[in-house]
Amino acid sequence: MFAVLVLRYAIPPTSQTTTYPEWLRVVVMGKRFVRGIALVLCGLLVMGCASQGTPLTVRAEGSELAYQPATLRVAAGSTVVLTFENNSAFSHNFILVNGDEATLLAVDAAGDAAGDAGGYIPVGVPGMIAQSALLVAGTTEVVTFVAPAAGTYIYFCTYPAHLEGGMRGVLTVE
Ligand SMILES: [Cu+2]
Repeated sequence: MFAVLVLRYAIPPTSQTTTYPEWLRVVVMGKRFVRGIALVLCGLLVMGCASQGTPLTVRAEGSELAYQPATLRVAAGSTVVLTFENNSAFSHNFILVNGDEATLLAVDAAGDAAGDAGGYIPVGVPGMIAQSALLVAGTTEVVTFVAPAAGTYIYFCTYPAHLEGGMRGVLTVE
């Protein structure tokens, strides 16, 4: 637009080019329109990238030693963006494991061994797929991981006695 104005006032009215501004304005406006469309498309692209992945939410509520929900379902190979909300009165974590009950118990024992200072987060034990930190009451963490092959996987809390109290769920990958 500025260019059009400059052109209009820079060129004497008697010049042969006095008829240019009208079509030039259309051209400039057209470019501006195209630029606007491009900006909108870029914005949508950025929003699309930000929301990529499968969003899941798991909560711990009140004084229950449980996850809500206790079952989750995702597609194999998908990027899972899991929000773990600890709305309960206790500290909890979210540990996802690949293995049988023996694996689960081994991971739980490793969590106990890590102790409170380590957030009861198992270290150096096979079978772990994803984990949150130990979340104190009223805090939230987003955990991102790639869903493994089709099958069922257990998520549970390694805080002492919470697995025994029933704080576990099943992630079905299909
Ligand atoms: Cu717990």
